[in-house]
This record gives sequence, structure tokens and C-alpha cells, in this order.
Amino acid sequence: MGKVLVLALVGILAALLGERLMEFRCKLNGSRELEPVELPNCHLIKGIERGAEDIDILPDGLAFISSGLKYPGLKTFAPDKPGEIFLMDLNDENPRAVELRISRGFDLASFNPHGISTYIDKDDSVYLFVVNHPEFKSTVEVFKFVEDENSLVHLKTIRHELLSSVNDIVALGPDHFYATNDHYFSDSILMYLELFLGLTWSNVVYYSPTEVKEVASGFYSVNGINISLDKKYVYIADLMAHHIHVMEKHANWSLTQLKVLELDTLVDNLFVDPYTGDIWGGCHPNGMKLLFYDPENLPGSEVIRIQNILSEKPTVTQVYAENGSVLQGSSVAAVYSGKLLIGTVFHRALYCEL
Ligand SMILES: [Ca+2]
Ligand SMILES: [Ca+2]
Repeated sequence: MGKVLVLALVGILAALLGERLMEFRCKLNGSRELEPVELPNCHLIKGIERGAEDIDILPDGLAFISSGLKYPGLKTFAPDKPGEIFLMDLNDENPRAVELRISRGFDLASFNPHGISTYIDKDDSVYLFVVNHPEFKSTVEVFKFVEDENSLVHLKTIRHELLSSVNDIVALGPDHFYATNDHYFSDSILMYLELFLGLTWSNVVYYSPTEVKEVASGFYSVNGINISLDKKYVYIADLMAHHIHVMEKHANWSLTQLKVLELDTLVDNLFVDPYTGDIWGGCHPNGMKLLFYDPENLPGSEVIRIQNILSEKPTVTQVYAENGSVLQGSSVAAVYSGKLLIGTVFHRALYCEL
């Protein structure tokens, strides 16, 4: 009798594990093969060799690029080099990526930049918010951009227990923002267990110096976040669910869901075109290839544009799709005046003329 019970238990466990594995593979879009969509006028950006995880572009065409992310479980081509922020002026005929100098006093050696967001204040000061992972912890660094000196002056480091596993942020003012926690756990083993078990413990947090609170929850793994041009709606990508959530923002900064857009790709960062309001997503067509990096079976890149997201039938256009021979693991796509920048988690970045 005892043996039958043991056998039954082993059978149940094996079945549960099998079901979890199938579900995990499905969430990672592990069976998807990519049909290429080419863009004719693109070239790799010189000097960016180890990621451009996030990009934000000011309405005047200055692009900020975060580079050198080290993230548990993901590939890196330079594990010992600290991260950098690059600047590109997209008004130039042949824009170059220039590394921004960072003011003294900031710990550059442990700089591990992830999601970024810019904010222009009433006096035209430009602030750059950067998610940082020194020693794989999460902080948000606030910098002031000094254009004449190509430099960033570090203003403050924000740490908070609710900002535990931050992926991206959207600045709402010089010292307040929304942030996505891509996992509940920050420990890398627990983090992957959380993903594998399909727990919906990922959330969005509002931060200000006087109030910090969870404003949305129940996600598999929220990643990119951005805000509509009229500042009424917040867009959130749930990478593992293949969803973009449109949230309504309220006076007390809480968020309620208006609609969900279902896609066939793992959406990473979101960029909102400051002129049209269109949403651009850098996507991972097949998350298995990203997570289990194999030089013989490279992770591809995909860019989508979403128009009229609030309408009954938003238009989703696949602008670019590539199997990884040019660009591996696209995480962001951002536009300015007919130019498109595509960044990646750990690989290179592409400049295209549309
Ligand atoms: Ca961002
Ligand atoms: Ca991201």
C-alpha cells in the first residue's frame, strides 16, 4: 500500500512539474519562429557593444541610452565593466553615441543602469532618472543633465523597501515617479522560481518624498512603463503575459485598469512618441532564446508600433523583426523625426532612418 501511495505522489508531482514547464514555455513564447521584417536604412551604432537596455528621447532629439546592464540569469558580454549612459543628438546628420560624464561622488564602479526616464521641469532643467542595480539591489538615481558639459550631475539615490526589484520608471516630476517591480523577490533564485511558478506578485509603485505606495498589482512580470501625452493614462507592459495594460491615472496617483492589449511577443520597454502619442515597444519574440542564451540559436529582435491605443481597434504594426544575426534581444525602440533607435538588453543598438 505504501509503495502505491509513493508512486501516486511521484506521479502527481511529475504531472504538476510537466504542466508548469509547458506553461512556462508558453509564457516565454518558446515555440515562436520569427518571420523577418526588414528596414532598409539601418546601421549598428558605433561604441555600443554591451547593451542599450533603455532609451529615452527628449522632444528636441537628444537621446539618452543606458548601457551595460548586468541582470541575474541574462547574458552579458562585459561582466566586469560598469555601466554607462550615452547621449546621441538625432538632429546631427551622422549621430554619434557619446558617453556622458557623471559627476564626482557617485559610485561609478557599481553602476548597473537599467530602465531610464527623462523629465523636463518648468525652468527647462532636464532630469534623468535611472534604475540602478549596485550589487544587484535596486535604487533609483536622479541626475541633472548639463548639456554644455555633456555631463550628468548626481542629485540623489532613492532606496525604498517597496522599490525592491525595479525594472523601469516613468518620471512624473523632479522627485516623483512610477516604478515597475518585475518580480516580488529580489534574490535571483527565488525570482526565477516566482517566474516558473507563474505567480502574479509583480507590481507598480508610486514614489514621492512624502508618500510611497503600491498602485497596481497582480502582474506576472511588469517591465516597461510610460505615460500618455495628456498625462491621463499610464501604459504598462507585462512581459510574461504578452500584455500592455492601459491604466487610468487618478488625482491621488492610484491607477485603475482601462483595457488590456494582447500581443504575441514579450514586450519590454515602452516609448511614447512626443509628437503623435504612438507607443513603440522593444520586444523579445522568443523569451526562451533570451533566457537560455545559445550562440547557435540567438535571441531575435522585434519592434512594434501601436497607434490609437484608446480606440476600439488599436493598430499594431510590426515595424522590424530579425532573428539575432544583426541584433540580439531588443528591449526598446524610440523615435524622433523619422529616425528609429533600437536598443538591446546586452548586445548592440541599431540606428534606422524610416
Ligand atoms: Ca523607460
Ligand atoms: Ca526593461
